[in-house]
Amino acid sequence: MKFLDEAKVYIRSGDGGAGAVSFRREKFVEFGGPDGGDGGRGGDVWVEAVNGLNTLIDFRFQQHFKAQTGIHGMGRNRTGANGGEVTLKVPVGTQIFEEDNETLITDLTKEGQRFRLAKGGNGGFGNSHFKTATNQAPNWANPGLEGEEKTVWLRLKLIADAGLVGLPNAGKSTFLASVTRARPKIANYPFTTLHPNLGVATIDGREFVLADIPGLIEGAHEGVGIGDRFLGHVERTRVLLHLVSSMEENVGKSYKTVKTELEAYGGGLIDKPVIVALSQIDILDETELKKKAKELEKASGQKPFLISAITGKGMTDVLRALRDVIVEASGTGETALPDRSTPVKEDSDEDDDE
Ligand SMILES: Nc1nc2c(ncn2[C@@H]2O[C@H](COP(=O)(O)OP(=O)(O)OP(=O)(O)O)[C@@H](O)[C@H]2O)c(=O)[nH]1
Ligand SMILES: [Mg+2]
Repeated sequence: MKFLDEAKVYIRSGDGGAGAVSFRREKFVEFGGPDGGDGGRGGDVWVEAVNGLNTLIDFRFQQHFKAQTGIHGMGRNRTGANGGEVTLKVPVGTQIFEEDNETLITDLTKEGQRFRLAKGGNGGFGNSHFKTATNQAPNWANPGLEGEEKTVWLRLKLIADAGLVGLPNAGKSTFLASVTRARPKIANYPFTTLHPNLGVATIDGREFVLADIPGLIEGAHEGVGIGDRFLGHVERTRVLLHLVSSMEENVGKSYKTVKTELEAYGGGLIDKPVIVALSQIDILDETELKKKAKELEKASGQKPFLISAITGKGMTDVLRALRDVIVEASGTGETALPDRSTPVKEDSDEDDDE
């Protein structure tokens, strides 16, 4: 699947149909008179969040969306039909911005949420509308109003409960693969992951959505590496899991590098609860493990979880910790799950707590 999280599209709502100028003229009918109908309304342009999409890739192939013009009014007081509308179908989590790519128009966070981006022009009045006592035969009608046209940006910010952050090779994708059914690419070179991946983790019969994003390196906020452009996808999570690899010489420094990038990004990331874990601990012996765990604790100010996605050590504990923060942060214990089409496990009876 190709991933695209930003797209620029041109939209135009339909013009209104023109009103008609028409007079009733019939043999043997004494009283005729104006009977031009009104034009139909132009079609609207809507945007709607739908399930089953997690990329804006469709908008790379189609960037113009035009609704139909209203049908003109006709004689015998017939009103024209309204123009057909068009609906842009986008993934849940898509935000729509004005052409400046800064002014937010709407944020579609729930499945089925709709928003009208451009209103179709009203149809013009036909001449029967203008008859008065003093002018019983108006020979004019209104043209329809023009539709609106504009360029908007679509920006997707995935909706997940927890986000994985860390340097390249920290084992983020391996973590995701070991606790969910997601199968991201894993390899021992930096920037294996080029776009975000989502998966559903289950712990003690509860599910939550976990997002894996490309690794961050020093200067990511200035565009170094893949940069921080995917951090938007963890902006809406309730908790971050910061993985620091046991393979790092200096785990304290590695931790701080990523923390600095999170700070530089802004977007409220630094205010999110963060759980810190030392990953890939299976490669360390007892003494090294103690030493690195201490270093990381000193740098982060919290006791890191010690985990190995390969052996499974510590994984349950860290999942529980994530779940606890998610449940607490949401109050209701509701997760991002209802909006995702993912395989449902057998314990689905307690999932409908929307
Ligand atoms: N021994 C051991 N190796 C691990 C563990 N987790 C991941 N690895 C290895 O570490 C390397 C990097 O793992 P990835 O999961 O691709 O790392 P990443 O953080 O997703 O890396 P990027 O996508 O490049 O940012 C791979 O070769 C993995 O097999 C672990 O728990 N133990
Ligand atoms: Mg990866």
